[in-house]
Amino acid sequence: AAAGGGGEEDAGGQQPTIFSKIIARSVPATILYEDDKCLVFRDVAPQAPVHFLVIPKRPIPRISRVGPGDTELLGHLLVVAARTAQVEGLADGYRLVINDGKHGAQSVYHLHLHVLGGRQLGWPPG
Ligand code: DGP
Repeated sequence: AAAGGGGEEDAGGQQPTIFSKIIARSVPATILYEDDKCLVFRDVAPQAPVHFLVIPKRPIPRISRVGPGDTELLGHLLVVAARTAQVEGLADGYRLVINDGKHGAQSVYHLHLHVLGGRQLGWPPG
């Protein structure tokens, strides 16, 4: 199993991950925004002064598993990410990251967008 995730990339993502528990409020998190389709909360191990995650409430395991029926939801996640970045004061810019699978260093198999900002980020990433 992936560290911290409890999910397995080949199992179809049916096992609940820690993020399902955050959605259910059985694990605490600092929540920045919520609506019927998504939840936004601060990353527990921030890699920048501002680092939050945008997740769908529906537990899609990873970006490589999305289909045409997910188009509207994925667009919504991006709009919410941008709006929350603005609220968080990231006027000088920020980075959106989606890690997928082993080579992408994904650890939690519940789709999430990372939003990182508040300092000058380097490129390319590691
Ligand atoms: P990824 O490698 O893209 O799967 O990143 C997963 C992120 O999730 C990682 O940056 C740390 C974060 N994370 C893991 N467990 C928890 C948790 O219990 N609470 C919060 N707030 N973040 C978590």
